[in-house]
Amino acid sequence: MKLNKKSASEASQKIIDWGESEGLITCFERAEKMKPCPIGETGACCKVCHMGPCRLVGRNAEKEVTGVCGATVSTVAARNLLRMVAAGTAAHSDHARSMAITLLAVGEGKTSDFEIKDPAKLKRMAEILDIPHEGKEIKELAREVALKLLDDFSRREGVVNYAKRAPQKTQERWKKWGILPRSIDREVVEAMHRTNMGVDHDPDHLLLHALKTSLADGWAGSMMSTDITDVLFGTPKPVRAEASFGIFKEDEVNLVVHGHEPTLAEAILDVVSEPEMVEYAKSRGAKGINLGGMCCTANEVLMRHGIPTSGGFTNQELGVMTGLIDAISVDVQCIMPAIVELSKKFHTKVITTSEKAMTKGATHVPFDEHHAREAARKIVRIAIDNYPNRTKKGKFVQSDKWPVIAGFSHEYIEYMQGGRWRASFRPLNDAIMAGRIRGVVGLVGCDNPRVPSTGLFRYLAMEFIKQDVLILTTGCGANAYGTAGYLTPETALEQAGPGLREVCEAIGIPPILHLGACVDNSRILTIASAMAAEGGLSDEIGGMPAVGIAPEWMSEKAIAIACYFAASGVPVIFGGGGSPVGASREVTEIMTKTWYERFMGSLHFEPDPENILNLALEYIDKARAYLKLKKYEPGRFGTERVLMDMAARRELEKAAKPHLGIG
Ligand code: MSK
Repeated sequence: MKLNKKSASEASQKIIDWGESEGLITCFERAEKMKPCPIGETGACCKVCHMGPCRLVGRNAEKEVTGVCGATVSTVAARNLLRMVAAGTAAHSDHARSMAITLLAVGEGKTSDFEIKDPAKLKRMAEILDIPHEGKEIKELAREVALKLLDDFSRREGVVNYAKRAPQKTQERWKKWGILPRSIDREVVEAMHRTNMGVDHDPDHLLLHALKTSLADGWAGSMMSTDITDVLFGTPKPVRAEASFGIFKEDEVNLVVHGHEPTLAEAILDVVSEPEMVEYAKSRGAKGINLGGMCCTANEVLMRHGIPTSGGFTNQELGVMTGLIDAISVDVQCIMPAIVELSKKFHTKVITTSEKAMTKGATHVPFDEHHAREAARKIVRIAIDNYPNRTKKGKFVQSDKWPVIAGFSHEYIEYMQGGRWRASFRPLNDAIMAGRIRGVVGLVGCDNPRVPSTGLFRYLAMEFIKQDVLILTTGCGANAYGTAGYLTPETALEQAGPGLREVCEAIGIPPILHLGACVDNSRILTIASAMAAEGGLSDEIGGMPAVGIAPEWMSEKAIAIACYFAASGVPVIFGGGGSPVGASREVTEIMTKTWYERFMGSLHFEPDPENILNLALEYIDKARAYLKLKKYEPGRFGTERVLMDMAARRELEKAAKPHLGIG
């Protein structure tokens, strides 16, 4: 694999080059100048007390060097990893808390800005939560569901509500190793307590708590967030949209929603089409208001409403540098503080909206679920008022945009395999059993300026689909594929191996399925549980021919996700830079070998993309052998790959539309 540029995206690279010629600094240049600290990078730096920070380095450090208190390299590395998991879990779950509070406000009639869009899903949630719903008024049901889920934050003893959604055997493993989470706040607080100076020093014991905390993220915080978001804003089904910088319009007000929580973005979406707002935009010289997304807020509104995305994490500064964004409204997480300073060199206004997330120099418009539209109107007006201030300074890449099919909720994936009355995962299980599909890989997580941004996503996806591996994607990985033009059924016809192509054509799906934002990794857990229940493969999540990969990860949230997949029985491989536990062979071994023996999941850090590919395929083939499935034989199914001309593509598109529920 050869990648010499800073970004694998041509449009991004063009803006980076232009920015450099203008002396504009972005994360790409900062990443070049600021090399990672080699001690911290490998987990060998301890700064939990002020006798240090202690740097546990030197020859044979693992055996011979300790901190002032006597903490070994393994203790320090395990403690650092647990803290990352706690932070990641806190972030996803605090987002979930906001969603649950919004659902409660709707249920109690305390906001008129949101409503229940998917009552059937609310009833399914009530059934899982053992809340009777027959004859109950929908708002009352929303109130009861919200209150029951809010218990998952504060319960002192017991188990989080959704743990029972996992296959029985998976739950038994959690019970056996004492990692069934009680509640989100309790596990996060305990993680911080255990890693405080002088408390828990046993690496294995610390890492078990990392798994327990992460399960509170995956099977409580993230899963409830996905469910509530579907209930409030609609369960996604495939929509057609566009991706990359070409989504911005020169003659319209461009307003970007960036961050993670979808509530404000949904309110903005309602407001931008209000006639008085459109008139106001026209009065300022614009033809209309163009809403676009960035990062995971983008994924939320893309998959429910077809709002176009300008890309993932590393595109945020580049978006400002197009000179076309009149305002960026940010909520929480993955917002680079640098965009505020950079925006001053253009006309863009950066608007912070959460009481938890402020940046000096930004305009702050406070948002809460009780006054959502009021805040949304203020934000849209700021963007409109700023439209006449455009200076034409920037790098326009108007031609660069790609069609995208997004919005594969687990419900829709089930539905598309059999329709409303026979919805099931049987066809997918059968295709895996027969070897048409070799296995499933979740290619998820952040894009990163330390590698050629989005390049590892592109490389791995193409290699996997050629070898009949179905890809599920979320978060900035999904944005990476959208801005590369990979999220269309045509990709299957041109690139996928014959077996996968046959399945994609039969069902009418792309070989890379966009499942949503980072919190929607929980949808993958739900799919894996449904596949286990369907039969014919493994009767637990562990042992499935499935692997999780975050090739360009950077966030602590990604580590929490990795751990909940590993604990659930999925081998996980992280790419990019070095291992955050690389200083300790003992910790590395626990995460790769001991976890696999106990849970059938693991967490590897592997910087080489080809090694990631080979390791993932090795895991998939090992699982196939374990399940006594037919050995995968390349080219056994389907016919040779045919490159399509435009007419054939159009025919295909027409044929695919009814299956995709679009058109
Ligand atoms: S936004 S956590 S950079 S996926 Fe969900 Fe993207 Fe990673 Fe943030």
